[in-house]
Amino acid sequence: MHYQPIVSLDGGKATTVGVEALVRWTSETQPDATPEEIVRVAEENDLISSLDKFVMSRACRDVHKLQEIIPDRPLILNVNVSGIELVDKDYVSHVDDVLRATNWPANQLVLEVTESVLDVDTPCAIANLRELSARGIRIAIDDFGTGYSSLSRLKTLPTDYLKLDGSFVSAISTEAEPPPLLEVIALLSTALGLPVIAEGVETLHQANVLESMGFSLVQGYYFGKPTDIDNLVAELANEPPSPQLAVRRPEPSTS
Ligand code: G
Ligand code: MN
Repeated sequence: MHYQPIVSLDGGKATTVGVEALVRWTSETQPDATPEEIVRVAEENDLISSLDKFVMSRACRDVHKLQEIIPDRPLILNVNVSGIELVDKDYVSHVDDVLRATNWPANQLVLEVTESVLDVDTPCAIANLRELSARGIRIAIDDFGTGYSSLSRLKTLPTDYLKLDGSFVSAISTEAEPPPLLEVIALLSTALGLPVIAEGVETLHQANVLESMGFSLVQGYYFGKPTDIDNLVAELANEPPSPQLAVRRPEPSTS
């Protein structure tokens, strides 16, 4: 498993506020499989449920190690969920099992679901999302902006974050004006009260433009490539403390 930091921007200061778990497959004899290939093969062989369960429990255990370094700053853990899983009537109880076994708090878990999964009218998926949401688990719409999402449904579905697809971010360059749709998405995010996590941020310029447009949560190679948990633990241990910690007043003197 690899983990990529999710970072909050605040006037030039970047603070890690969470991680996305990304499945990786490395082999000594064959080229590494991409996450898409892994998911496709698992879906074709009826193993997606086992894969998703493995990924979630492994991620919950691993990210505990990160959380221990910064006990005062609760991290969110984002896990990708397959559409096939979401329509399983036992899915919610699988998630319950994992949270119980790993002790990871429900309100620090974010499930990433792609837009296309929610496009189709699947009462079971919606019912599952509502049940998960009632437990304090949050839902992010992955690859936002690339599907045909019905904007009115965003208000009725239990949605907590939009993950802005990296194609919008890669269109931000020093040579051209930022894509006009970014302004629209920024307004939509404010109007619906749905924070955006911008994906695929690779340059400081992109980060500055996004922050100036009101996007404060970002993810991408500029802030951190997906890496194993031990590397991330080492990096986070070196990150300066968050502003709240830095300005914490000394205990009043009793003498
Ligand atoms: O579908 P989803 O957005 O969850 O996919 C995330 C994928 O994007 C991961 O495979 C990850 O390695 C890749 N990724 C993460 N950050 C960057 C980035 O800054 N640039 C590019 N090109 N890919 C990225
Ligand atoms: Mn994702």
